[in-house]
Amino acid sequence: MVNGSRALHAVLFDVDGTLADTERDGHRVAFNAAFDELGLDWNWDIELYGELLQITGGKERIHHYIKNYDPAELERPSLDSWIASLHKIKTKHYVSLLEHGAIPLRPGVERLIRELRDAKIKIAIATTTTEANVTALLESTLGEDSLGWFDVIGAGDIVSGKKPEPDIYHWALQQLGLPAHQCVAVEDSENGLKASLAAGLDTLVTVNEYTRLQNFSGASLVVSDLGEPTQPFTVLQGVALDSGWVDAELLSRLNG
Ligand code: XBP
Ligand code: MG
Repeated sequence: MVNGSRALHAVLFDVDGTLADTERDGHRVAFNAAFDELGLDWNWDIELYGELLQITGGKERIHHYIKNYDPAELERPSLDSWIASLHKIKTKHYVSLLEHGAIPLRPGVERLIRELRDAKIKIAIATTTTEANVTALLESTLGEDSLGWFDVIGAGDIVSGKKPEPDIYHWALQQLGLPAHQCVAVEDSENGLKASLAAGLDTLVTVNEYTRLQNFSGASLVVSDLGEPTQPFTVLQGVALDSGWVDAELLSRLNG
């Protein structure tokens, strides 16, 4: 039961690493497929990709890689538009992976989203990834009509400053028409947490293999995953009282 006196009006979800473990077996694989398609001899293995994740945004990540691992490529004419076209090919591969059902949602995600909708708490997306990727993930996991469940979807280049800049959260809050103190963010990474905190949002962190050793100071609560009644989460930082899974009531408690 959500206490009516509590002020939780919306939950803003990050996507990659939060809703699903998309990075290692989704984005990374799609980047490599795009490199192959263009005849590049680049290969982003699991460990290297973990380092590259410090740079948010696929195009920005490719640019960072070129600068640090293959600087001769910096001389390519029209580098930025070449990167943009390489990234489009990557998005095509990523969407196709998801359409083939490659990546499931993480534990507790679908349950929480459905519960928030039932409780009339708004839900929004605030992500660095490309909008087509969000559509593909939601439709492949929650069904064709699930995009409409979200009051706001903020993605990719809609803002210029990517996480850890707070821009996407500012944008989503403005679209929601709500102040930060009435909302909670759900993130998986230090860069994401920095972005949500800088926008004034209380934030729950749900870690994954790539992020679990990162610094989450300032988070309201850090858990192993969102948990299910049959598969409770582990608390890694903060206090969850006697909760074993993230629900509207727990998020309301974190809010404020
Ligand atoms: C994660 C990102 C993205 C993805 C790749 O975003 O930083 O860049 O790794 O997607 P978030 P694109 O955690 O905010 O969801 O290639 O489309 O950028
Ligand atoms: Mg993330």
